[in-house]
Amino acid sequence: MHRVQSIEEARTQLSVKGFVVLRGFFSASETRALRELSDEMSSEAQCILRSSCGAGTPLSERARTNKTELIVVAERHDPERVCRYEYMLGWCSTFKSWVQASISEVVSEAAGCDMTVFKDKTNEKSPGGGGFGPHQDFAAYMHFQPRSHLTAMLSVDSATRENGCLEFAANFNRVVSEDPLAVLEYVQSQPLLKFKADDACHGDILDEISQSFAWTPVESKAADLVLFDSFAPHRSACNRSRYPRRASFVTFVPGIGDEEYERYYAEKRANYDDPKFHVSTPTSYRS
Ligand SMILES: O=C(O)CCC(=O)C(=O)O
Repeated sequence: MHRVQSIEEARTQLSVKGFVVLRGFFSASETRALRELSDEMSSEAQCILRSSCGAGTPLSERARTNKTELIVVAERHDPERVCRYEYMLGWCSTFKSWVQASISEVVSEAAGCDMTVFKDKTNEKSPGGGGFGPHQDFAAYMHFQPRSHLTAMLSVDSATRENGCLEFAANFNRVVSEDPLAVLEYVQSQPLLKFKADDACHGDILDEISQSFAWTPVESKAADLVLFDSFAPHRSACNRSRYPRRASFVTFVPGIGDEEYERYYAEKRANYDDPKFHVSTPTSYRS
């Protein structure tokens, strides 16, 4: 497959570890195009945040009323700094074409069925920007219909230990088999772990479970494609470097067409403050 390894190998790694890194997957022209698109989207997100702060209009209201623009979320400790923006495919048709040309096929091959985009996001992680608590993405998606998801992470900027790269729980399956009480429920035979529901860490896996994980940092460069499923526990530290660490995430679900994407974003625009949209994310909207 695709310049790196066989699709069978990628599928095996996904089913055993919940994630796989396809090193050198993207060509130089693909990474250049991604960076240019990201620069454009980051600056648009910054404009939206600035104008929202200037006008005193909450970002939630902006998302609800401006249905075709990027959805922007500010950092918890700095309301003038972008933490994350979403609705990239909806806002930028060039990014949508880039996704279709560069990753849709490999995601469907890795999943073994046709996959369509469910949601997207870019985490800006500016210098000093917040880390993400240990979580499974399914905790954020469980209120929507799809039961399985495959996320493609795009390293717009190289992700390192210093700037807060993703960390995955390498021994996840062993911990679950040794501690059945860690599981809240099984979803199509995948374990959803118990997570915090009511406090400032909404979505974080309970400490006594996440502390038994062997966290493996996964550094990645712009040419690398990281795929992970929505049950793979992951986290990331805050950015201790002097430069931003942008990472984009495009989450796919089984199916074809844009319906799942439109449904997700209609719900998000209507209920921006709902904690399910801020799982383990360093924003002030965590309940
Ligand atoms: O961007 C990061 O460092 C972590 C991203 C993440 O886990 C998430 O957005 O759910």
